[in-house]
Amino acid sequence: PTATPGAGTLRFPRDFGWGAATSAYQIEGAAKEDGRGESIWDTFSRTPGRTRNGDTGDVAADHYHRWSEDLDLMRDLGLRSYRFSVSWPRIQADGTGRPNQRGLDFYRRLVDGLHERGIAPMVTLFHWDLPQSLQDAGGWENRDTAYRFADYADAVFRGLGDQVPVWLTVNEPKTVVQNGYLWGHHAPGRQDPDAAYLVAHHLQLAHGLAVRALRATGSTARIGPAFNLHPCYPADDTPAAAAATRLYDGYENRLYLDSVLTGAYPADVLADLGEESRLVRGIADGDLEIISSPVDLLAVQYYTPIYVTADGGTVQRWATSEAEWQQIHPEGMYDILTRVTRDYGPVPITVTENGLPCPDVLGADGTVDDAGRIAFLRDHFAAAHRAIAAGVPLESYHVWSLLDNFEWAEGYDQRWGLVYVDYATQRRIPKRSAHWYQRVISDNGL
Ligand code: GBH
Repeated sequence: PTATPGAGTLRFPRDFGWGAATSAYQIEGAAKEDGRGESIWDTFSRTPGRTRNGDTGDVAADHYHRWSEDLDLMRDLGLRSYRFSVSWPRIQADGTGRPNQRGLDFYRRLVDGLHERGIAPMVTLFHWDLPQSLQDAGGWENRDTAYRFADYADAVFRGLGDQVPVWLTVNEPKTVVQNGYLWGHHAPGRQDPDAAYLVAHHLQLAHGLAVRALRATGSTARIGPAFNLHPCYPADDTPAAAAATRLYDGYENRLYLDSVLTGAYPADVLADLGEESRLVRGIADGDLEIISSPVDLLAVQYYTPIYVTADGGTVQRWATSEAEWQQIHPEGMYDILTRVTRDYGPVPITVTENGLPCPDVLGADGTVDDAGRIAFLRDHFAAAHRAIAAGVPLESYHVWSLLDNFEWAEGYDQRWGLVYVDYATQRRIPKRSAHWYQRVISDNGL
């Protein structure tokens, strides 16, 4: 694609896939309906002290019942692409065995409804809601979970297959590794570094096995991984900071990118983990061939840069959002997109998440004025536009998120949506940013 400059405007390539994203546990609710089993996020969020205000996804934005109204909202926005995830425990309550037809039917209705409205579905197979039964059997520490995932993926491919043009395998393996197993802020709430990197390997293996499962069905759909990438910059210009940044980048980015796109884990990270680490001991012959099975596209999620000090710590450089981990730095979007293309070649890229939480309030006049989100998106869209002009094959961009939703450990306090959700009534109110985005889409630019 080529970006053509217009008079005072940033015009995007023709057919650019303007979109928005969500995930199953964060919006669906209906936790006990139609044969859905329990996931590790049900367990985690129902455990006292794990989420803000004890919030759970039991009801969330009630999308499971309001999907048709939500599809109309997407049509009114003018979305060309909608990224959502399938809940594994709706398809296999215990993580194995025959697929649950009622679960498949829900997603079939969703996919059909998108096509009826001229919106392309993009489907993530796993956005963190692992069936609890599989966790009881060891979860992602157990190599077998990767094979269970491939079976589940096969059931979803066969159930929805011909209507889905783009599949994404595992959402943000790094977040499972870091938040689930290093820091314990996410399910399953562990703090075990040695386990964490074995989990990374099994998530990568699961990705590769799912790619192979799709090919085995004969499908012509496209598939790829979804990585949250962090541009890492040295905090000062000392050689020690440069070296520390290099290793930090290995853990944040190359561990995932290199294994899928080059067929090897980064040597510096493996050396740092050591021969006795569970990751190094857990790599079986042939695993890297599976993990690096050719993909059709790479999904990039960008929220924040990281500034690394000489001793391997981090410092804040830019103003943060409502989320204290997020520094606002639009240039990071340009840097990460151009870097991926430079280092890994011209693999097509989709941005599958980028967004900002705002302290949104419903005004007395019934509107939500989220000017900060508009400025944030405008600056990040402009950075993406420059990346396209620099040769990055970026084909679509999904704002996180379509709706306010269950923000994991932050519960419902953080609002990330283009559309406000009044949880007491479940009424949807497009924010000012939604009206602004509608205009960007119809103009195909800024
Ligand atoms: C994405 O993760 C997720 O894919 C999406 O589900 C989520 O709603 C969205 O971003 C917004 O957060 O408090 O130090 O434990 C982005 C990566 C990983 C960033 C978890 C925040 C918590 C940091 N996120 N992390 S900490």
